[in-house]
Amino acid sequence: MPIALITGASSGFGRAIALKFAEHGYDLIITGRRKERLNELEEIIRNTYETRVYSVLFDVRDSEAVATELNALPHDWKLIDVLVNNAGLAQGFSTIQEGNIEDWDVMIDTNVKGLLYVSRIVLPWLIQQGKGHVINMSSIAGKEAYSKGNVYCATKHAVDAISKSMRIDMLPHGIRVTAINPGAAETEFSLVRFKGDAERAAQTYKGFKPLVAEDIAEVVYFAASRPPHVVLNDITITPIAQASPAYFYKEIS
Ligand code: NDP
Ligand code: 8X3
Repeated sequence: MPIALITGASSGFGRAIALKFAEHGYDLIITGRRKERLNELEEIIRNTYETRVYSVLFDVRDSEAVATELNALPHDWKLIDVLVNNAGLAQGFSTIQEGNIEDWDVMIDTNVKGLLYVSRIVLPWLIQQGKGHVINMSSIAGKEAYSKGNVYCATKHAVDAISKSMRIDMLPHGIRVTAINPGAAETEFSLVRFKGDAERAAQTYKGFKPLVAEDIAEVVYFAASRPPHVVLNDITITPIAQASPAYFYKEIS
């Protein structure tokens, strides 16, 4: 069975991607910080699909924990075919002059450094196998900036650049690199961004039909299931009501 390692599988895109890959016969390494969420997903997958699941708990911002936990995987679990670097978040929504420095640190440490820490451990394993696929979760915010998105947009622009560089670095090793750039998708993303304010989070998706996690999971699996000589480099997905990070057609009643 092929193996997929999915970071941030305790919620949203990561959870849906894990379920999609399980449906297609992948064994799964699922990671996140919330143990109960991973346990629950593990149980659903075990009860629904004939696939093996391995949960690994770590904070992607902690480079030592990332290295220790991933290096502790049993040898046969290190034969990873697909790495989905999905863990990430936005925290806060304000102008730079009013920005919260702790929020900036969390976003930069998670979205940029965390993705690098995981990749630093897993890429040598893929290189040793001479095959593999890395799928980095960027964002439409990695293509264009929007008002009060400054640091989140910067982190996703960094993911965009890292994906391009990674593709070049992996060229001699036959390893595919894909960047996925979703627009507005209703997950726990806005709840996290607005620090638990459910009403404010819900406003984000008012007046149009947002993407759902399964829409992204479908695309991630599609990219992973192309013939080995084909690489989908960069995929931007928005709801039909969204043309850019800030340009929406909303029908507010
Ligand atoms: P969710 O909040 O639903 O899921 C985020 C996931 O990331 C959770 O599983 C969370 O796990 C994990 N995560 C966050 N911080 C850390 C950390 N420090 N260490 C380990 N895991 C962490 O949001 P989405 O599913 O929407 O987001 C997934 C990715 O997609 C993110 O990179 C986000 O930036 C990106 N994205 C989201 C869009 C959207 O509109 N929803 C659009 C474009 C991109 P836990 O809390 O258990 O650690
Ligand atoms: C999440 C999408 O447009 O809210 O990356 O930044 S957006």
